[in-house]
Formats: sequence, C-alpha cells, structure tokens
Amino acid sequence: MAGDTVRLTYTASRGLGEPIRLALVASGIDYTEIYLQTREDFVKLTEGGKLMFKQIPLLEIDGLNLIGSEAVLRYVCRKGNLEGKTDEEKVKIDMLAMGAKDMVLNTIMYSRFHELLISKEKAEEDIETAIKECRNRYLPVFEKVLSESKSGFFVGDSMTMADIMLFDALSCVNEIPELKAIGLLDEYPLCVAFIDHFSKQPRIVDYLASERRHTVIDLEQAAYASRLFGWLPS
Ligand SMILES: N[C@@H](CCC(=O)N[C@@H](CS)C(=O)NCC(=O)O)C(=O)O
Repeated sequence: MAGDTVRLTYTASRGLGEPIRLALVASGIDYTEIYLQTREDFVKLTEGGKLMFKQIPLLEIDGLNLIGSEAVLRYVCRKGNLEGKTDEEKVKIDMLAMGAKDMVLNTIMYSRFHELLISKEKAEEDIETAIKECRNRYLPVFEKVLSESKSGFFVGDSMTMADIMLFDALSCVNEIPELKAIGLLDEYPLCVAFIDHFSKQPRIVDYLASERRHTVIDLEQAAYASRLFGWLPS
C-alpha cells in the first residue's frame, strides 16, 4: 500500500463497515475503499494473509492490517479522540455501543438474511421480535440517556464512539421499511432528534449526502453478501 494511505475493504453496504466509516469521517482521516464484488474477490483476500480470521472488514492503517470491527472502531476512535475522557465515560460509551450493536445485529439485521435463506415467515417473526426488543429493552434506555444529556450527545460534551454506534443503529430502526411503517422510532422523540443532531455534525453532513453512504440493508444487499460469503451459489 502506497505511503500512508488508509484503506477499508468491505462490501458495498453499511454492515459492520459503517461505524468504521463514520469514525474515519468524524476523525478527519481520509481513506479509500475497496468493495469486494465477487466470491473470488473474497476468497483471494482470505488467501492473501491480511485477514486474521478470514473475515472482513479490514482496515489498513499505520502499516497495520486491522480486523475485528469493534477493535478497528476503537483504534480509529482513539486517533480521533472519540473514546471519552474519563474511565467512567469510557465504560459508559462501551456499554451504550454494545447495546446499540446488539439491538441491530441480534434483532433486525438477520431478518433480511433469513427471508432470503430460510423463509418469509421466519423474517416476519424476526421483525416482530425486533419490535418487541426495541420497545422493551433498548429504545427506552437510549431515550432516557438522551433526556439526561446536556450536549445532545450520549456521553459527555462531544461526539464519541457511542454516538457513532447509536447513529448507525437508530438509523437502521428509522429506515427498515417494516419499522418505519409503524413509526417505531417516532415513539422516542429524543432518539429522532439525536439522528438529526448527529447528521449535522461537521464532515458527517457531507458524508451522509455523498455516494459513499449506502442505503439500509435490503434483500438485494443480503443476496450480494450471501453470494460473496458462499451462503448462496455465485
Ligand atoms: N467479529 C467480527 C465478525 C466479522 C464478520 O462476521 N464478517 C463477515 C462480513 S460482515 C464475514 O467476513 N463473513 C465471512 C465468513 O465468516 O466467512 C467483526 O466484528 O469484524
């Protein structure tokens, strides 16, 4: 890799790559992207030795091949001073970031893959569970934390990794058609206001308006990822 180029390799979708992209943008770190397109692209990369566990995202930065989306995200957040100021802030950021990730990955994200690989009924069950989990476990907590915030950010007085993970997760709740149709996020006005606040932050505003910002996962993206990872034939 030439000079100090920072390079993210992932799919042309949000997925596990999106919080890393948002952290790079918020930190003012220029980066280039490689979108893997085919099964062959992925297999070739796994054989190249850069992926410790043969999984993406991969971030090439500072002469390192970083993998593990949370490890990568934390590395970037350390460079961008997005990791919180005190130990208490740091652990709150981690707790909220984990909650955000669980809300999306364990409930919403798999429904698109299940619809494709199992059945529409299974996907509908997933969405029902997602709605319950969002209402009973996650969104009231995020709303309460925001009600106690003086800055509009989740922790402390400036943007942190928690805001990045929460923006990614709340955007997903706001944009997945079945959740949007019932106005799920509208029940949590401070979460809605947070999306707006985060969207207007320097550099983020331009990123979100650019072609680099992908749409929320749909069946087409799930099929593309499934072919890439060998869950569906190419
Ligand atoms: N814990 C890892 C999981 C990475 C992961 O599951 N990546 C998927 C793409 S989103 C992948 O590479 N799957 C291919 C495979 O497991 O063979 C992380 O957070 O980066």
